[in-house]
Amino acid sequence: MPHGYASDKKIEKGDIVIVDFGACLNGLNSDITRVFCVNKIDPRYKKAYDVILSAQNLAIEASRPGMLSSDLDGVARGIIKKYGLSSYFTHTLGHGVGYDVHEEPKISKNSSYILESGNVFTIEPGVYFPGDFGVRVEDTILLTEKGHQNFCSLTKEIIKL
Ligand SMILES: [Mn+2]
Repeated sequence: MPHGYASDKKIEKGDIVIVDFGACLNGLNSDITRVFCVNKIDPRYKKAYDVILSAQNLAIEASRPGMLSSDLDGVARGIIKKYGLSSYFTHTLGHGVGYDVHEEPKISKNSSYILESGNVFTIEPGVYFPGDFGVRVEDTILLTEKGHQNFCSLTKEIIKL
């Protein structure tokens, strides 16, 4: 599920768990997602993860002031499409983060917003295979005059518990 919620389900061996979390300090939020593989790494997961991670890395590297928000979305969407997974990437690439966890600017294929230095937003490509598993990697970044700064330092190696 792209937008999951907590349930009574017990986490079991073999599960792939998407955890979307953040911190709030002085009213300002952060947003991060990592996926945890319980006990084993399914090769199909690894395949999808590699695509999503390269889409995320390329989009983060491409982020700069003056860029159209829709073009940034397109950087990640293009990679995911190249691997035939575009129908499973069902949400926007990211969203602004600040006093609200979700605010402007939207990083979306439909946005005509021009990114500027000082913007703080997420880059969170993901694919979801109904009834099977999902993959998302999310970082919160700040656009600077020269490019960007990534606020999230948690590993992006595949995490096995
Ligand atoms: Mn988010």
